[in-house]
Amino acid sequence: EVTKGINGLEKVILRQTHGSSVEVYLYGAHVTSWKNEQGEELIFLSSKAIFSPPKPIRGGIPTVFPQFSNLGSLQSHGFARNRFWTIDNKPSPDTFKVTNGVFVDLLLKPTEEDLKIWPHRFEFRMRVTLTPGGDLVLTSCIRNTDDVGKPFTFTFAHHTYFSVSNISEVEVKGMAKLDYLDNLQNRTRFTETKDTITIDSEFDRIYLSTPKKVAVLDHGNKRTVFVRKDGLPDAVVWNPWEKKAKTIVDLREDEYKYMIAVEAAAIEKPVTLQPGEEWKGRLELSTRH
Ligand code: TA6
Repeated sequence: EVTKGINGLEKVILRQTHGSSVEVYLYGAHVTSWKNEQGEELIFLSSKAIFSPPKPIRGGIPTVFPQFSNLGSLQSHGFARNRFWTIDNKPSPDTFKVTNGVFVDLLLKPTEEDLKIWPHRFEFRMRVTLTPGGDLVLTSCIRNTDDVGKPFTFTFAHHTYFSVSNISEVEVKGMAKLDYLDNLQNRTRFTETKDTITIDSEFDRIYLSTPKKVAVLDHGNKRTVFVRKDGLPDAVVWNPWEKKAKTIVDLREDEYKYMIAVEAAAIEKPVTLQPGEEWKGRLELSTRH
């Protein structure tokens, strides 16, 4: 179902009969809502989010491509999150496996303007699926369609903002003993000493080569979201905390308490695609397993 969202921007709503739903804006291929069977919202969206291109939407699941953060010459987190994607009604049958659930296929191709800032032709297809059990699955396929024989290299993240009862009630599991780059210390490399992550100050780390499954536990509302990822070895964990939150104009001052970003990413080892090659990535979010 395609409908008009905030500021008339188009969004697609996926629903399952038992009550779960997903909303995704064509602007940025940006998921802004994921509700479970009980109708609980699992995704954080800022109350001050600005739905006004070219501003990226604060919260939800921005797709970071072709550059994570400021690791290159492009704007922070690249441009996929502030471009208008189209609905791909005829995806090639071998792009994605047969999907169990309701889904929409979105497509991004660079415009001539985009080619001036990043001179690489690509097709980025993303399938957003809501499974019969209410899980949210994002499958991505990026193809180098350059015909002059040039490879390109990118970094990538699904910058998922989860909604939490209170950040003080949250634990992230799956990072024990892993190396991470601390964004608050010039990306210096450290090794995690704790079994579970809890957050009580600004936190911004890239955990490297994590297990395929990590878990975000929210003891406040007795809920766990399982994050399962393929082709996305790294995981970013971010909370701006009080001081940094004040500098983010599209985040209400106290809202850092109600969010945590746990991002499935490919950052440490950027992906290189030769002409004609494609890369696939998958993120599955579930409150059940
Ligand atoms: O993924 C973490 C991070 O890169 C942080 O450093 C933080 O600034 C955040 O993303 C948000 O970035 P944005 O460009 O959306 O303000």
